[in-house]
Amino acid sequence: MSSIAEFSTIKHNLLNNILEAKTLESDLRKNFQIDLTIKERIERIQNNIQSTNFTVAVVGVIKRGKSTLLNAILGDKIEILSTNVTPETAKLSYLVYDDDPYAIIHKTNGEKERIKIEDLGKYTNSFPKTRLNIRHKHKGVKELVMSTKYAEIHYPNEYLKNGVRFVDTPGVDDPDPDRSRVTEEFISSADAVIFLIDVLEGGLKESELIFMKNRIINRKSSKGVICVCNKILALRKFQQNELNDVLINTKDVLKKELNIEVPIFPVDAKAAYQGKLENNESLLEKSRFHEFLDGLETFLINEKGKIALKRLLIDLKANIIEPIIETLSFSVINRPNELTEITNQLVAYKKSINAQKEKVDKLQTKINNEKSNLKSSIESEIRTKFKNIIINNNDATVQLRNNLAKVIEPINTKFTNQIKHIFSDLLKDLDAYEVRLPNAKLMVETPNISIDDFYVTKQIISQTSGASLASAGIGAAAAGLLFATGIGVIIGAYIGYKIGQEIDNQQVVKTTKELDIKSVQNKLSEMTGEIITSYINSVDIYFQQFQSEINTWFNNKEEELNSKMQMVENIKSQKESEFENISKELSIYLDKAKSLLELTNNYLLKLEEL
Ligand SMILES: Nc1nc2c(ncn2[C@@H]2O[C@H](COP(=O)(O)OP(=O)(O)OP(=O)(O)O)[C@@H](O)[C@H]2O)c(=O)[nH]1
Ligand SMILES: [Mg+2]
Repeated sequence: MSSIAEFSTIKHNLLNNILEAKTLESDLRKNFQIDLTIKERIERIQNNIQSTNFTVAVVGVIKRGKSTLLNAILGDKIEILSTNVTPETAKLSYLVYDDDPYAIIHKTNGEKERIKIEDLGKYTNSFPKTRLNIRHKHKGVKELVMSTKYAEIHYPNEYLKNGVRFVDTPGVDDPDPDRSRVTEEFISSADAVIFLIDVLEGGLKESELIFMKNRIINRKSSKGVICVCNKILALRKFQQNELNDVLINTKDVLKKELNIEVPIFPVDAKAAYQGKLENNESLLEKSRFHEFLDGLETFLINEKGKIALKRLLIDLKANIIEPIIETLSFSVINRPNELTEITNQLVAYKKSINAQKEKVDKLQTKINNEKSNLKSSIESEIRTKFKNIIINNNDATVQLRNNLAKVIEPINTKFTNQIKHIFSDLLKDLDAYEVRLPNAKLMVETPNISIDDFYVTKQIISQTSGASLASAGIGAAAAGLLFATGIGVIIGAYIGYKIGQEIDNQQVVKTTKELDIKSVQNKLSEMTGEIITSYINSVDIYFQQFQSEINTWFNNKEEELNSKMQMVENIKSQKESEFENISKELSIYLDKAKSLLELTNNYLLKLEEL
């Protein structure tokens, strides 16, 4: 395979690469909203690759064999370009690839006309200027040639297919300024100019040197000029050793006059054409055409194609594929911010639930401590207070109740305030103002007390002897129960004595009612226990209310947070699975992009090896 063909294959593959990158870019943009803003760039690279062609213009003075050289390159049975002695090439031909041969005539008035290849001569060859001119089947038709600017020949040929476009120009000594202008336009845009000289003419002529200097070198520098010394096989045997002189001389002149180094290939275009047609390898070899073609290809690839394609490959790699890989690698691994935010939100919810739980737990412990402190303080207070209650013999139930109330009420007030204080203090610990303070009033159940049961009936039988004294004793004792002061006892004793005297005189059975103080005291201490229990129960109930308020509050709070959390959790898992799916899909694209990168690197290597 020729190097141009290899080059063309790389170009073709690169184009496929670009198309894949294009699909990838568009998929990412449309399906995943990933816009790398590389769409235009891809298209530009694609266009640049598509237009990476080589334009090779063949120039030289009249009859140097320009058309013959191109026919040899095309290697077709039909001479696409007319090479007869007369007529000469009058109009420029631009050769491009197509599966089917045809030509487009670009006219001087701007119009275009599609014609058959066979008719090409009518438009591009010279026409007889006088009637004396011999009729020739390839002659141009005056009107057609006059109106032709140049011909664009579409032709199936490997070179053309691989992106090399050839330009056959009329002889440079063309006197027509319009034609010269067209030729010069093509020359200045060409990647390579093949300048034909004729060995039979003794190599580079003065006129050719001037043309080369003025029309080629001054316009596009020496880069891209290849000199071909044609018709080497037309040299007679005895002239054979002149070839080398011609070549050396031409090189010297160019160096001396134009200060340029130009490669010179000696060929015989006619023999090359014939050799190809007849499959005559030895003739082909003698024509040295392949050396020239290799030189041309190497030049085109090394000086033009490689540079252009390498630039595009690097552009594709650095500005298209690598950014895609970078973006995709990031997107495949990194969860979207949204998801991270949701996860953080969940952590915050959990934290706040735990913090509240901790607060509430602390509060409950504090409540329990306060509760048991309060209970023991209540108990000791009640016990002290009740111990100090003095029961009198003449106490009635109502009075005792009043006494008890007098003791209980301040205790009640004291502990209610204490509880209020404790709770408002607890609430300060808790920022939860939604917790309502239960109506702080102790509900102590006062036991139903009846002292009446403790009155005992006693029958005192007075006898004649000693009854008055005994009665005095009893009276005194009874008075002692009824009155606290000593005078009461004396009065009691007196009354008792009087009664005793009565009994002394007559036998009297007297019935008295006495308060059984010991039993009352027992009852009282039993009641103290009951009252303490009642207080404690009341404190329990009260605290229980408060605690349950706190629990309800906390449970509500927790439930509220939990349901919010659940919602977020749902969103999270939905987003998570979305992310997983997208990530999976994107990693397929990532693999594609990676293999594109690998291919592109391979093409770069292959390009270097060309
Ligand atoms: N012996 C020999 N004759 C050649 C060679 N190349 C071209 N000729 C002959 O030279 C004549 C002119 O060839 P063309 O190919 O028409 O030359 P051209 O440069 O295209 O001529 P214009 O387009 O008229 O300027 C033809 O008769 C060719 O057969 C060659 O390598 N060896
Ligand atoms: Mg010609």
